[in-house]
Amino acid sequence: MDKRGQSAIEFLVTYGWAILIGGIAVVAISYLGAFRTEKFIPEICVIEPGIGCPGFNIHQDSVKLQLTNSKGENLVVSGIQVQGCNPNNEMRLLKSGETGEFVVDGCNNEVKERYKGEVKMSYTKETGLAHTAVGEVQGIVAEAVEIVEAPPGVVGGEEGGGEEVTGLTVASGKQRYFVRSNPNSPQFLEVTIDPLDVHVGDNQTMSVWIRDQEAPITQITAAVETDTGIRTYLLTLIDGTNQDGTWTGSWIVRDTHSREYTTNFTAKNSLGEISSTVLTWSDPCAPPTYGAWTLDDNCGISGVQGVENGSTTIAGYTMSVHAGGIFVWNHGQSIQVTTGAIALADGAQLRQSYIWMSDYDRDGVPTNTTMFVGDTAPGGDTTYFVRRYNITTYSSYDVNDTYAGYYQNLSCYIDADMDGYKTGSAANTQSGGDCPPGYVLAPTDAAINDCNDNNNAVC
Ligand SMILES: [Ca+2]
Ligand SMILES: [Ca+2]
Ligand SMILES: [Ca+2]
Ligand SMILES: [Ca+2]
Repeated sequence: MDKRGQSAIEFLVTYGWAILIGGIAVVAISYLGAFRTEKFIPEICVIEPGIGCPGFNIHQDSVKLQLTNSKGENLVVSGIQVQGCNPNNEMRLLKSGETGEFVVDGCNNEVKERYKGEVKMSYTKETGLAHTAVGEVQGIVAEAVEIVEAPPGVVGGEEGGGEEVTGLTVASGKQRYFVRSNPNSPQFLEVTIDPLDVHVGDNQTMSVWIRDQEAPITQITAAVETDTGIRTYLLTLIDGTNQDGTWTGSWIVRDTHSREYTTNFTAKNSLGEISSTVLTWSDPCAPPTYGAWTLDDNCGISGVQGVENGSTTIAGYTMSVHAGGIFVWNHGQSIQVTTGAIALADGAQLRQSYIWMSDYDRDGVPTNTTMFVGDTAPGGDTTYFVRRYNITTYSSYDVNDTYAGYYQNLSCYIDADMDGYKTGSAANTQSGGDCPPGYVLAPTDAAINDCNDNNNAVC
């Protein structure tokens, strides 16, 4: 026996009793409840190397995690699962170095007790490879957080609320877009336009981060289309390599395109393969009110927009979600990116939830064209709000939202006795599909008045 082994045995013989007695004391103290106080439960939140968890709250009904991306590249997070709670399938961008808050609800934790559970985080790296990180969270459960519901009509903020739709607007300053596409050749990863809102004489810079696993990139162009024509600019490699690098171009703006424009970035490699990403502020995306949607043109989203009761396919074109924009797709449905791309701006979101609109009289024509996002109706108000799949059109609104019989104004003539002969000239009249009783849309003769509009047997 070597000297070290002998010393270990001597140590155990000499101090073994002391260790054993100490152990019994610890068991006794914990049995008496001395360790059943909050401060003796270590707070733990670990995910995996490169994903930090600097803060968290465990509530009776929900768990909130702060997750930091230290992977050195942007990640698209597609889901967070915490054991015993409902999964959060919101898809969002977690930029390199950024800390984001992720909340899961539907938990049933016991207040003031210890909670320990598994955390799963699904994300996609810039290569397009999907990954699931598995970690753990432990702490003492606090009481449920009270969710303050916003009053109907003044909806905003977090849970139970929603964001108001706006038109397709151009944000100001530097705008960065994270591009999510299937790894094709060449593959766009990021596009930056600085500034986005330009005036004549301004210097504008556009840069793209692009990768190609197969062949070196030989040319990248940015074609800026405005109502005064198309200008094409050549970008040059300024960082990295021609298979993984950043290309940029700067120019003085000759015509202003601060309101509506489209920029088509095209990359070509030495094999002649071409791919492009198109950012547009000209054409709002217009999925149907309900049902599956396949992207059919390059388009942009500035407010709340999305797909109700159907799947989403991004093929052939680019859907740009601008700063403040939220693209919504339903729980249980999917987004498939086949040959197209999603360009997601800083401050834009892809959210798995539902779209709500106000329709008080339930005639399928909304009170206004505002769309809201939320797992429940805005402010919990189901008197006014319905899921958008109940709406027949979201681009026009109800002229009378208290009566289901009327939803539009038609140019009607008075015809009190309903004999087809009119009185006076046509005027805008609240109507359904046709002019209401006592009115006529197309009179027998628009040139003459009824000689007696109280008697349908005369004239
Ligand atoms: Ca209505
Ligand atoms: Ca109506
Ligand atoms: Ca008449
Ligand atoms: Ca008459």
